[in-house]
Amino acid sequence: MSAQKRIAAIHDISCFGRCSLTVALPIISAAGIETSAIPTAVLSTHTGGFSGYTFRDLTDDIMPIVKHWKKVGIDFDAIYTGYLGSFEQIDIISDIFDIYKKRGTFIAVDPVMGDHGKLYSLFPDNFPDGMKKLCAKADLIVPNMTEALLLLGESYKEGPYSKDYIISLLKRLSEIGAKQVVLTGVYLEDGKLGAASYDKGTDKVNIALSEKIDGFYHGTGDVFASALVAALMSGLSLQASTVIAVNFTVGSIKRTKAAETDVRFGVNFEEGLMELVESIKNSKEQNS
Ligand code: PXL
Repeated sequence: MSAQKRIAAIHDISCFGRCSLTVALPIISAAGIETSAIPTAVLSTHTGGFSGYTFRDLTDDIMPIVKHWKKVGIDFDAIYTGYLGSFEQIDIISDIFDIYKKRGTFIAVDPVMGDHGKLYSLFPDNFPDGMKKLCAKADLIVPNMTEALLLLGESYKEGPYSKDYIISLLKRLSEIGAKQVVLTGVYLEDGKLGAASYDKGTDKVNIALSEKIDGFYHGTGDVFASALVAALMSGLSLQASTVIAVNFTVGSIKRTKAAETDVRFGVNFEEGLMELVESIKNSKEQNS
C-alpha cells in the first residue's frame, strides 16, 4: 500500500454556502487524502447573492502558520489554493510555493476571481495580474472561462465555443507556466457542458462533456476542482480525473435541482461522495 498523501488547502471559509474550504476538505478527505487547511478569510456566507455577510481577513495569519509547519517538519504532496482574502495574499502564497516547490510539492491553483464574465465584487481590477503570477508557479491551473480570459487579458464571450478556440485558450494558458490546464465551463453546443484538459508534456487535449442543467448553481467550481485534485492525487491521469470531476459535479447539481434548493446554498455534493470514492477506486483498478 502506498503512503497516504497529504495536501494543504488554502482557501477562505465561507461558513455557509458550500464553497471553498467547506467543500475542499470533505471531498479530498473522502478520497483518503490527509487534508490540512489554511483559511485565507472567514466569511459568514460566500459573496455570491447574499448581502450583509461578515468578512475577516486572515492575511497576517498565513505565513506564521506555514513557518510553524516548517519548524515542526511537516511536508505536503500537494498545495491547492483557491479564493484569496486580499491582494497582499498573492505575494505570501507565492513565497509559500517557493518554499514547497523545492521539496517537490505539486502546486494546484484554482485562480478563483470571477464568473459570467465578471470579476467577483471584492477583488480590485488588477487582481488578475497578481493571480497570473501565482499561475506561473503552478503545476496545474483550473480556471473557468471567465478566469481564463481575465488571465489572458481578453474579453469574455458566451458560448457555444469552437473546439479550435478552446484548444487555443488551453495552450495559451499553459504558456503562463503550468504543465497542466483544466478549463471549466466549456461547451461546443447548447445543452452540453463540461471541462477541457491540456497536458503540455503529451500535448494532448481532452474534452469531457455532460448534459447541461439549467440555472446557476453556486460553488460548483470549487466542487469540481476539489474532486479533480482528489482524483489526481489518487494517482489517476489528468483525462480520467477530469471525467470523474465532471460527473461528480453534474451529479451534485442534479440532486440540488431535484430538491429545488436555493441556488445560493451550494450543491448537494455530500450524497455523491461514496460514488466519487468508488469511481476513483474503479479507475485505479482498471489502470493497475
Ligand atoms: O466559489 C468561489 C468562492 C469562494 N469563496 C467566496 C466566494 C466565492 C464565489 O463567489 O464569494 C468567499
